[in-house]
Amino acid sequence: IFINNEWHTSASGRTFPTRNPATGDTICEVQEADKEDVDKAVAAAKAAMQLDSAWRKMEPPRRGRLLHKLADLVERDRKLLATLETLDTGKPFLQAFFTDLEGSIKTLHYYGGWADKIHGKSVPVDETFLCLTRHEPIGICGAIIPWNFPLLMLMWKLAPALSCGNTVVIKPAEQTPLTALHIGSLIKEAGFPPGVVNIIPGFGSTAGAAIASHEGIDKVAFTGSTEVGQLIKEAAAKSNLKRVTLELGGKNPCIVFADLQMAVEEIQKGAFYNQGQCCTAASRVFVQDRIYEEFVRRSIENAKKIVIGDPLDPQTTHGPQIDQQQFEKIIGLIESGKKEGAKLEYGGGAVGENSLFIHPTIFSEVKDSMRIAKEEIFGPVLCIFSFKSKQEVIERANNSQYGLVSAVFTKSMDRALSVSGALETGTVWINCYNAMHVQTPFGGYKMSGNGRELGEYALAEYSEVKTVTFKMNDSM
Ligand code: TXE
Repeated sequence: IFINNEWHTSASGRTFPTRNPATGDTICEVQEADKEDVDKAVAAAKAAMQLDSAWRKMEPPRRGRLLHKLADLVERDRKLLATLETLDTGKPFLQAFFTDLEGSIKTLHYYGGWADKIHGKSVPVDETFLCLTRHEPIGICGAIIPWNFPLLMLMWKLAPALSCGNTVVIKPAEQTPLTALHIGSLIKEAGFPPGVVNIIPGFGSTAGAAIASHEGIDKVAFTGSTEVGQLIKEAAAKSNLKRVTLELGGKNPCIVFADLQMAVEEIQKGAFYNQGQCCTAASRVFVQDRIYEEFVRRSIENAKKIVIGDPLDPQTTHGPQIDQQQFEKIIGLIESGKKEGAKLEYGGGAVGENSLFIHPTIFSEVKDSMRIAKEEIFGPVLCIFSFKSKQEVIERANNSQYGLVSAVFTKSMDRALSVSGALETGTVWINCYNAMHVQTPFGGYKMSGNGRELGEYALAEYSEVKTVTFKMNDSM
């Protein structure tokens, strides 16, 4: 447990194992934080936030330099961090190295650059007043992180929070605490004052719930399931009305009008990347009826290129699911698809026995009423639907409680513009998939979440706006 730039054992004396999902082996035991440890972390974060503290007095360019320094240390330890991420999550090493680590480093540099560019306005009112706005840190920010992109999701919260001058208390997911803990060492090495960043590994219903309901925490940022997102908002409302940003589930529609091969390849990356454990997973693929059969045939061909194996082997492109609970949820949904009459075209079950590996799976002839069409599977399952008209597909695409991302494949600029305008999602990709950039905001409509991460927009989620009004007594 990393509090005040020091390592602590848990107040309860309890530890928990973290496992390698590719082998089932325990990697190590980790200190298990609970409410008492959260209280300690909040006290440290509060002391670091006092008006006369080193952090509060630090000039903004220096805050930016600390973030750039942290980025350089992550770059220095890139192989180590990518290896830890692979051991703890089972994701293929090259994906950890090139996506998670690259994204983490870029996020730190991007928000390092913002630190001295966060400023308010002078607002004209009438001539007897001068009004200024100041963008100030919110205070102590809690961050609750999922297991699918443990380091990257941490950086999406840590970097803008620090850029705006807040202090943070971070809880990594219980399945994947290791990279977050290494970041603790780097925070100290980079030279952040004690208490600015505190990292408390532990479980959701204990340490996570203690963050959500803590009276001393001013904001909580969460990425995870929609159910837990609702609990967090409820806990925030019932405690101190802390600010809440939520990045939750998705059931993301892709609409294919044209450009078959490119659509097949992009959508498949979207569906199977990270073993399908992405909130952005391409999970509802609507293909126009005149190209539908060819799309299904090419999808099966393309899926054969996926290499299942040891995540540390650079040839591997597909690893295990994160844990037994997720494995069973996915297998249950695949079985429901078979029972409800979807046509299994490829895969359809576990790889071998007693493992957490699942074959990339393709269903065609999926109907909107089936469970696999409605529920977030969070596994390597591609569901293909057919449609006739633009109007029909827009209605079906929007017929979901979720609204995270969507994609459109078309050669017509007019169609791209009209369909992207009609889709109820926070991101629309045209002729591409998973095209994420640190400069652009990311977040959901409807039950996919509240607020936006990344880009300039995220700065607003980590600052309060204060209006300062001066009375002018010396008017002409
Ligand atoms: O998520 P949880 P789980 C979705 C996906 C997946 C499902 C369940 O569909 O199959 O959620 O996964 C912490 N108070 N996503 O059970 O429980 C928990 O410790 C405070 C989508 O792993 O939401 C962890 O740190 N915190 C997703 C984090 O919440 C609590 C990523 C996420 O865990 C808590 C992950 C509580 N009461 C799952 N209970 C995405 N949007 O990318 C748990 N946590």
